[in-house]
Amino acid sequence: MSDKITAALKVRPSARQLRWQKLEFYGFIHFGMNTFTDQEWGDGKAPARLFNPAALDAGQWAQTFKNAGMRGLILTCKHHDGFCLWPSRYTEYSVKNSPWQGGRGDVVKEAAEACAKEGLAFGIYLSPWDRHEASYGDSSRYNQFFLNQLRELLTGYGPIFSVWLDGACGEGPNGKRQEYDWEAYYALIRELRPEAVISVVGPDVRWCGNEAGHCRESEWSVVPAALQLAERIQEASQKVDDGKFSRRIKSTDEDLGSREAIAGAEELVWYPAEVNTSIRPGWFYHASEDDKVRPLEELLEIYYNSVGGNANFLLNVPPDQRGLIHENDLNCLLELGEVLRETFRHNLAADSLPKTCLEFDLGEVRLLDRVVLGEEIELGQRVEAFTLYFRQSGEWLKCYEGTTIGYKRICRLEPVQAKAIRLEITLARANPYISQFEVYLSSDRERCR
Ligand code: FUL
Repeated sequence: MSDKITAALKVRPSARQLRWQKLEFYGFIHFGMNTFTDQEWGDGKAPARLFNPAALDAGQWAQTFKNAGMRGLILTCKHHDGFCLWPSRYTEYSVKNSPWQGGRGDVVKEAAEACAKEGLAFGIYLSPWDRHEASYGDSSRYNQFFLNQLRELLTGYGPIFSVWLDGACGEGPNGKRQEYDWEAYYALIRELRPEAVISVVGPDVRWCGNEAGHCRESEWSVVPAALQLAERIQEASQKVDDGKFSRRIKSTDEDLGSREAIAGAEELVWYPAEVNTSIRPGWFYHASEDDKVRPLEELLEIYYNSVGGNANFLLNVPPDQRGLIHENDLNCLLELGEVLRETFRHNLAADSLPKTCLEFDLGEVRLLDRVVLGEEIELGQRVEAFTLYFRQSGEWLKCYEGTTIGYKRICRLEPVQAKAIRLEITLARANPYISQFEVYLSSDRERCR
């Protein structure tokens, strides 16, 4: 075995990464000043009085997410325009100067409480890029401002599962560029919320590399350590042609973790993927996109390829100017939840007899089209290729070929009538530990037609 493979086998998830991985599917709420100005990137000049949702109900967001099968919610507490959804002590540009609830409202509080009530994990998005704040561009002053805001969010709203940071770094109101002090941000997050993963521009959760919902065929959680800096470096160096840009490992590359991909890496880390995309074309709500909500089959496709392909799925659902998830999105999410619940309700292999550790006798012939596999990732990620076979009575027939498994692989097969299923690991970095083997018949085929 090569040294690199031996090294890869030693890379394991942290406790916070393990907890995060088990959330599988959770939602993003993009809501703020942009919702009222019909913009995607506000310039920080829209007056606070424009923020005035008539019927904001974070309970509706949380219930909808829960019904859709999600296990958490991340809220854009502050987007690039700098408008804060909580009454921050450090700026006047927030809900406290809006007419909503007479300036006494706090969207972050309402969202955090609604999540707690529904049993959802709560996470925060706080944009480092701030187009309103005057100190932006005066690096140390703004970094302190950002830390102050982080502290407010990390101490005032209960447990936080994810601090989602993006690397956008544009010009501030004074035309100057800001040098973010990422290490100081991370240190504060670790100090105040050691349970939280730091996502995207952060060491714990890797951006999948696109915002379209595209997933990799083989998603590895063990990848070159350089990727932990990818979102920072890309942003910083796209502007400078230092000759290194083209040689850099990018989060967009199709293969990040195969033997070939890690061969040249100096260091390897556990850095699992999160797939983020929006249910509509934009991240924020625009009435003009009411008829552009992604259809159920598209969401299912992304779900299967992300959650079913060793990545977590972060689906954005932007509330409208009322402060509610629009009926079109809501109906689609309810249907998604129903399909997922129905599909994964009855594990046909629950009472099966494991013949060997990788062969399951279902006891009787069953119609099935989903096989869910999982590795014991506390021991790392090991499987590189596998094949599934089924048997009715006579010979074994091949029904699926796959590559990585990781935390979870949902294999979608053409429906087969099978009495037994066999999993053959054809390539692995060491003895595989398969911790999950479930069999289902999906409920979505009729609906998506
Ligand atoms: C990006 C932002 O620029 C978009 O507006 C959106 O918030 C997306 C999730 O992250 O960096």
